Amino acid sequence: DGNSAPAISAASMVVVSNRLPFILKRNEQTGQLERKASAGGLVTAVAPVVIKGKGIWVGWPGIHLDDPNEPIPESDPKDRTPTAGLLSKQVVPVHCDRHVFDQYYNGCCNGTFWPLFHSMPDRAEFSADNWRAYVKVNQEFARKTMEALEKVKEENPSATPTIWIHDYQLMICANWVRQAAEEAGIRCKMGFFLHIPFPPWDIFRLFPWSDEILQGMLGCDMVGFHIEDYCLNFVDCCQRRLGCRVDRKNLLVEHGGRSVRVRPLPIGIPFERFVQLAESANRVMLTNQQIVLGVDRLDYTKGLVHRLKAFERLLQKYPQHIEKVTMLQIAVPSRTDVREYQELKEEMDQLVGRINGCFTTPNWSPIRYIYGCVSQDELAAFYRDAAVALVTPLRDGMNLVAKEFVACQINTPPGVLIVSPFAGAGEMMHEALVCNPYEIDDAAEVIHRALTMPEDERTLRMNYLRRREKVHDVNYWMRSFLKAMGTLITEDGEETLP
Ligand code: ADQ
Repeated sequence: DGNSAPAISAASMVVVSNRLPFILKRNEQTGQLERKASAGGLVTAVAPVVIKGKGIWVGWPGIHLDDPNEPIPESDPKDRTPTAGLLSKQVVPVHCDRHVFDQYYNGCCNGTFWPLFHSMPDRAEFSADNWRAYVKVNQEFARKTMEALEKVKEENPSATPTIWIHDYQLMICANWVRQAAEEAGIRCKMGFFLHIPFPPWDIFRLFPWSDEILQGMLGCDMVGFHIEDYCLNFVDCCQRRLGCRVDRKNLLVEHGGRSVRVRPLPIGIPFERFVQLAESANRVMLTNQQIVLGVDRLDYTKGLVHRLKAFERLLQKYPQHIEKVTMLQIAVPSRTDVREYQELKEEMDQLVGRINGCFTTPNWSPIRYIYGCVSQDELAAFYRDAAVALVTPLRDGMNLVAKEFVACQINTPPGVLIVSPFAGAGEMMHEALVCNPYEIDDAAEVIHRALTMPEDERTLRMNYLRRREKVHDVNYWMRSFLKAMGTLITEDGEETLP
């Protein structure tokens, strides 16, 4: 975010993620490809390191091109986003057959791994065809990563490049890269980070090709997860499925004559950027209302149906909140090609209608439901002016909304955060109120407690929450990753040892 955080650099880093840090769109008038920026915290933190260290980003450009050799455009001179300085030669796009990509992405990634890794196996479909597509696309990513590795090596022959592979879309890519790099005689360090939970052994083994996933991930030198529980699940799976020797205390897995480090690396947010947004954003126009806020991708893991029911229960049990409290739920359209997501949208529409139908008075409706994207400014204003944030997923790797909310809580007195114990964020944000989203009655009680919490208690809790997130921001996370890899270069150019 370019603020007070000290500069971090790593020479010759190759970042590999399903998507590039921007997407390509074709301008209808000129027929030219153009870059469209992404606003996520990950891009904000990682892009500057790639740019500065003359690294490369490998990923899908968000468009299927007829000619895969069509050049990537340079950024627009007016571009002020974090990827503006990323030259086109620092981008290696991955292209795949449209149908295979669909089987890989909608089928295997979002139809199988997403529900399975969130411990919802009933929602997972197991298809050999989709798995084959996953293997194929991961191989293509590996091939392109190797291309990138050769390029960074050419640019800076003395550096030992770091390869950083992201998330569940690319779990089996690393092994092929390792083999190819060894054959080419290129020394490099490889790390993987999983942004979603890693499930317990008993769930993981439901996937028919689960051993191949473990072997793929163990192609890296270091494997990172948000929290220790996920690390332990992974170590457990390596031991029980592959028979690896493991060290639970030091989180090490022995595989193929190598020792793979497993590390909890909880992600953070660009804290200062959210503070600045909150400072400059306009007021939210819901006068005299206490706002109970929810912000999520419309996804069945986020517990949206349970949350609406908890709010309904609150109004039934504590009618004093009628006309005083409004629930504002922002649901970002997501994976709209997948049937499960279309069904969830239907269910939400009906539930919002039913609850509003029951409680609406001439001057007030209990739920404001926005199905769509909001700007970063609006989002910051909602976070700032909410009395309560409900972050109640049924399961979630971390959950950045909880962190963004506390960053934006600059009003006095502040609001209250409610988190689910089944989100990584629930594990770390100790001063939040905890609520089990499955227990609707209790959830209603917790919301009531938050709405009526004394000012000094709110202030105390929020101060601690904010302090932690300010220090452990996304740059801290980036540093922790590089430290765990042993490739952090400090401002004076020294490489630090792990
Ligand atoms: P997600 O499942 O996408 O991420 P989350 O961590 O909550 O979930 O991040 C959502 C992001 O989208 C937030 O940064 C939020 O600001 C943004 N957003 C939400 N609603 C928006 C809206 N209406 N308009 C604009 N922006 C909006 C996955 C894992 C998480 C993990 C992250 C990062 O599932 O558990 O925390 O990766 O590792």
